[in-house]
Amino acid sequence: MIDFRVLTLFPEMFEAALGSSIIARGIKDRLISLECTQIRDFATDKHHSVDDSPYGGGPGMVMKVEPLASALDSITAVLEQPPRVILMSPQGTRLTNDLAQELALEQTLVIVCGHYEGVDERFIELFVDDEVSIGDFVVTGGELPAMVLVDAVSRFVPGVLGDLNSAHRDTFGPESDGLLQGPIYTRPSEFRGLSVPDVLTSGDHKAVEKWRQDISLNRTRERRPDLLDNESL
Ligand code: 4GM
Repeated sequence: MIDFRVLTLFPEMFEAALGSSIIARGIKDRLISLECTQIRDFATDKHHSVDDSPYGGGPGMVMKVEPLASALDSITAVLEQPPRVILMSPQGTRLTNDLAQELALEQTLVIVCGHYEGVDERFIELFVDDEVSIGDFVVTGGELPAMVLVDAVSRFVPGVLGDLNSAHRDTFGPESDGLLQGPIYTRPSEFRGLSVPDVLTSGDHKAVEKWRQDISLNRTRERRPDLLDNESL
């Protein structure tokens, strides 16, 4: 069981995306819970402002620290243990399967979705344990990156994927060896002149395994040589 608490200005985005899919199943099965908190509900001025212009000038707006801090307090106040607090940010450390697997061990993950140019640094200094980025690009809000994080972490919560599926992945799967997956096929064996590679229909399991390994290694060399630098391959 993992408990995601999302701080956001757009809670509707989560309802839409997580109402269906494997994650929805996990929520129904009580393996995952996800609750959104509307940051704007914690703005105290008459216009319910959540952003303001940056000190020192410059373009865009900055998310104010007080509504974020109050919204977070409202969550932590009722928890028994302090949660791990994550800010989705282009300045964060890159999300990997290893990090997702580590985060899946937490009881409660608070995920903060920024907007505009980002959030007041004092919020980060005071409350954020990890800034996490899903890739080297910027999107208009932290919500889509947060949903990616929720999905990637949930896959490592026992029972969320089929048991067989997850056990398999951890022991033999292409994710466990750090290589890219090779091509996969299903019926029909021929489509518009393209046939499934003979080895896959040969029934020779050893040969299939070797073929998959060779392709994975070649594909990784061509597309993601960076993955081979760290590995002992
Ligand atoms: C700046 C600071 C995350 C912008 C905090 C968030 C991309 C990612 C935002 C923020 C984001 C990412 C919102 N864009 N690469 N935009 O994970 O939350």
